[in-house]
Amino acid sequence: VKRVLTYGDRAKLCSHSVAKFLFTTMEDKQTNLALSADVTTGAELLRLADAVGPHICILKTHIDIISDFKPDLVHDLSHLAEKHGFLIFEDRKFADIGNTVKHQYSSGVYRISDWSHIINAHALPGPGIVQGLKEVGLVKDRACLLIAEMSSKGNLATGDYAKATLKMAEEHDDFVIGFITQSKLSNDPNWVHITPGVKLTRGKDSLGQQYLTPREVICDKECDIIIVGRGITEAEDSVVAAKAFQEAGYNAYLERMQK
Ligand code: 6AU
Repeated sequence: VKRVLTYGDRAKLCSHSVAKFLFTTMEDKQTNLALSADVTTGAELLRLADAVGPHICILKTHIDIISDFKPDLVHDLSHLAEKHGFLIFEDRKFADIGNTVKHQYSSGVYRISDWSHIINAHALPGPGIVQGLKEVGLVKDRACLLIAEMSSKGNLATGDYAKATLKMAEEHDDFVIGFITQSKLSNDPNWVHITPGVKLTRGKDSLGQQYLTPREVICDKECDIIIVGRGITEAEDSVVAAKAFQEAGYNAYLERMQK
């Protein structure tokens, strides 16, 4: 019988320190939930991070939608990440040539590489984008996710795009730890498969976003982590909602273990 590896087993297998920390955290905190904290003020971001922190393995930011950004914010956020034991993932979706993304990652207003453990990038420009990001991130022990499949209706990442993205990741497995994807791309247990577009019931928004349930993502599509934004941020009580997603996601994982 083929035994499915636990998050803890995979923590021991993988070589990248960020992936190791991530799988260890998932096992210890019993959560495969990433919060997409898409709020627009620093105070709201810190409030959410502190309240929901105990229930998540990753906190995902869009730092450029914060209207009152000051460098103090990422300093305070880093403290909360340590306090609650989660990783910070700046969802910057780099998509340019290597030389440009190097600057976007290390400098500018946000200095993303100084505080974000994980970033993501589109594979579209070719391997130069990963090389550029890696020149900045590798020495800081940072990790990258490649966007293989998108959740939005009519997106152009179809056909062999995901396969080509996997190949690009394999050539840079010292920096790339996995994928933003809608389904599992590889059986190699080193890769982390992370899936956005998740709510407790299937559906869509008015701008093409499409939602699957935690069970569909973790159990049926065999991905590892659910990313939830508005399902939590727009709930009446974000902590109650986060707990519900944590439970739904983790139960789906336990069910997959029984398969
Ligand atoms: O749960 P939502 O729909 O409120 O938020 C989903 C979050 C947003 C998107 O920018 C992001 O997930 N996202 C991504 C990522 C994480 O790269 C890729 C994708 O295909 N779809 C998607 O929604 O912050």
